[in-house]
Amino acid sequence: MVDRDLRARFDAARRSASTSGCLDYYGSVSRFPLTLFFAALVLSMLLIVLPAGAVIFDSTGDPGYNTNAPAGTLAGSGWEFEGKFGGFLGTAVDTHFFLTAKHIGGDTNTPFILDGTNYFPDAWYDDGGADLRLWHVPAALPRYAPVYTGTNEPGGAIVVIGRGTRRGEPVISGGLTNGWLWGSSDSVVRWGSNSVNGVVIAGGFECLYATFDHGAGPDECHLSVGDSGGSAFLLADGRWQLAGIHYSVDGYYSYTDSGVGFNAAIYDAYGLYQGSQSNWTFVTNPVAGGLYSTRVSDRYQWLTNVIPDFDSDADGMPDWWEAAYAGSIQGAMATNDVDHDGANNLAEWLAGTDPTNDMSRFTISNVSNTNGMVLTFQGSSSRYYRVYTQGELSVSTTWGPADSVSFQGADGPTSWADTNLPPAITRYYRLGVGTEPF
Ligand SMILES: [Ca+2]
Ligand SMILES: [Ca+2]
Ligand SMILES: [Ca+2]
Repeated sequence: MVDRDLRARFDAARRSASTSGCLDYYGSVSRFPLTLFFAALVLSMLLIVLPAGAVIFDSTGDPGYNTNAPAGTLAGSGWEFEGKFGGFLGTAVDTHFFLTAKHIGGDTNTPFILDGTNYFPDAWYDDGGADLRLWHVPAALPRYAPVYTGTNEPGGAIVVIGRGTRRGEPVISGGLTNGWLWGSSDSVVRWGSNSVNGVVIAGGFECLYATFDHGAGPDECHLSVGDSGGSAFLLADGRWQLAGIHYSVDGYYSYTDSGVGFNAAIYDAYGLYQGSQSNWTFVTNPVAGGLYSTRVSDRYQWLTNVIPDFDSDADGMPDWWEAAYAGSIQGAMATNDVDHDGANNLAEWLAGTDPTNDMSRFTISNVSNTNGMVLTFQGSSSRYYRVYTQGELSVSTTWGPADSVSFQGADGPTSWADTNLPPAITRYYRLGVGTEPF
């Protein structure tokens, strides 16, 4: 038995290792994607009699812990952008795309479920440079996440969301608890917190690495199988932004220098063997296990290649458009009207007009009633339009849609004819525009 004082010394040493050089041991351990080792998981489960606790916590094995949207200072930290996708999660990153891990697979018969609504994807796009996959959904998603594009993840606070296993039985060596085995899978969405130790190369691409630190707070968490494709939201510039998609964790562990070992959420591997079958190393220093989440900021180019109108700050205006008119990809304020033409920046984007030119604004340019009533305006094939009408402005206050659906514009002068014109009556017209059918 090791006494508590020795334990305390180990904790102190481990804390110091975590803050200074926790990544030094990375090269000596094995990693594995969180979905590729079901056989090993089954082995672990056979050893577990009473699984107790998606995200595994240091503080509790309660499987009901953190299964609702985080509140308080953690409100708005990503939960609302997560949709279920098969047994995993995806994150809405555009009106028509969600992002998840490539290695979890998936198909177009599997819906992305957000707010209880099924969104069936019709295509997917793999990132050749990392474990990411974008899925396209034809129907418009109700919201999408801001995506971190900076490079200051190290040291930052993250909220981690996943659907991995419950916490299992404790792992104990030399009378001391090292952590917990992966428990049973319940596919429940849970969130926890952590902080980014640093950026490491894992699987050949950049990952955010975060260690499972004992005593770091009630929400401190690790990941397990099933958490793949879930997300890490980083608090940066006063806002929670998508920064990582879960890829892998440290492992395996073993009590001896033989056998296949086991998976576990380990906050201190001291006294265990770490590695893999026929390649075990006895851990003689305090070492916390960690999680690897694909660094999304490093894949920005790929994101914008797949999604030309990618909107990283989720304010409705694409990065390229903000860069073109405001000097940087997040430079435009939606509510500003810099050219003072009465339309704010967001309205100018939606209408396809120039936000820096007051002569460029959305308006009906011509009304002709020589051959029935025909409205003409400067249109775009990337926009949808819909005409609304009403009779005497002084009598009615309700604008009714003239058509049951919006229509796509032409690139240039676009006309709309009123085919339901009552004789000899005053009629007022209003034109709506948007980037989506409405
Ligand atoms: Ca934007
Ligand atoms: Ca304007
Ligand atoms: Ca303008």
